[in-house]
Amino acid sequence: MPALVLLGAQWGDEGKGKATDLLGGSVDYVVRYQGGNNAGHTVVVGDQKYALHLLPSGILSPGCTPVIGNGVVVDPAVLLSELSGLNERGVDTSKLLISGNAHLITPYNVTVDKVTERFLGKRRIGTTGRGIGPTYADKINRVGIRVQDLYDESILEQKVEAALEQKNQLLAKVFNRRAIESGKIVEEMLQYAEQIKPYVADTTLILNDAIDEGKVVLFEGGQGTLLDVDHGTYPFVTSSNPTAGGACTGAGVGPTKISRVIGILKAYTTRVGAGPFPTELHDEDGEALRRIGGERGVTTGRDRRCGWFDAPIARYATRVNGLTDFFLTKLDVLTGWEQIPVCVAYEIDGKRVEELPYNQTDFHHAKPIYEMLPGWSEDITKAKTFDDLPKNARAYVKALEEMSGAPISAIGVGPGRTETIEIN
Ligand code: 2SA
Ligand code: GDP
Ligand code: MG
Repeated sequence: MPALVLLGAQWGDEGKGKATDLLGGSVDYVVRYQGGNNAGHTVVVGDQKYALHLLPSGILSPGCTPVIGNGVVVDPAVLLSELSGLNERGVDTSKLLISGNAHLITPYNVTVDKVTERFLGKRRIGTTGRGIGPTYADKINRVGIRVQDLYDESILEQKVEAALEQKNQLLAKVFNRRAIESGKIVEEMLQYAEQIKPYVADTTLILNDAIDEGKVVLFEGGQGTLLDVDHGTYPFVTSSNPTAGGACTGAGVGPTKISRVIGILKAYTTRVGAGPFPTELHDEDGEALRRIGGERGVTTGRDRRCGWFDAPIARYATRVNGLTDFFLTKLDVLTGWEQIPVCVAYEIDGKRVEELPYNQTDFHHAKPIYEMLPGWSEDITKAKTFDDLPKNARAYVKALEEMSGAPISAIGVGPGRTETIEIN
């Protein structure tokens, strides 16, 4: 199993951090391939809780080399503060590798993100405000600043000036804001250069060599399939590719090298930010899922929207990612419901539709068609094997597996490292 991808099958926050950490002990490299410090991955080790935003979750596993791939956008101030936060807690971060081709989130990208959201008003995306979208926009517009630019002052100056030319016009004319001075930006970015330098490497070469040598490389997705800029609920998406193909472009590894793609699937559904969500609950069940599941944004502290499990979404994730298996998470949160509704298809403008519609308007109109599955009341957090689960919990897992199109190979029954059932 030399290379595998682990990604979110829904709208993020499925429990990818815990799953990566769980595999961390048997993995040589953990690689972030997209996104930036918009991600919030929670890992609970014993009585210690870690919230990682930019760093790969594998940083908590001593034998593992954490890698920030070329597809990631890096806020240097956040990077350094996350590293020092971990160092203060005794975590060794010295093995970290950062691609010189990764793009940097600059202060003006953060400004543009916040100003644009304010400007959009009711049509806002509900971004995390971390500058993610504007940084990827600069990358695609070919006015981005890369990690390697920190080590050539004159290039850095030219690039920042070029990037600011358009932005200052936009800020002044459209948003009535003062121009950003390029000199100040360059000065700030250069402050970080020396501290980041020891980590900068040709990560594509290192990762391909590692795979060829039979080392185990895990690509860890941020956000989730339905937040993918190509395959998600556009425009209510993030500006990168969390789907499996993103691992190839975001790390420089060919698809033939990847042999397993694990989808992390929550036993119900959540979403942060705006956009369609057919099974969303606005009643006490939604409130209960939020309370019991602790559904609050790890980065922004926003309440997550909550709803029942949506099988067409899971099938879609299987399809667009080529999933080999699922980790089903947070099954314990569903304990106590007499009956659990599961969305098996949608009704769209009076017609039954089995699969996620590609048309945005249709998805906005989709009403869930529910099947009721019997619940369970026994505490399942101590379950160690599938057979330890109550009959109805087993039946719930089996029903989800059948509807989702790929086998479930692990089940989360609590946030801790050990609160997991592995199925062989
Ligand atoms: P952005 O900031 O440009 O990526 O926002 C665009 C959309 O992507 C959503 N998004 C997320 N959704 C779930 N979890 C994320 N990470 C944090 C967490 C979120 C938080 O783990 O809880 O703390 O709020 C994440 N990151 C981006 C975002 O809500 C927008 O809908
Ligand atoms: P990520 O973004 O996919 O890494 O997920 P987050 O860390 O944002 O959110 C998942 C939350 O669920 C975190 O608070 C985890 O500690 C928690 N969690 C993960 N797996 C389980 C599980 O099986 N049961 C319970 N109760 N909590 C879990
Ligand atoms: Mg998260």
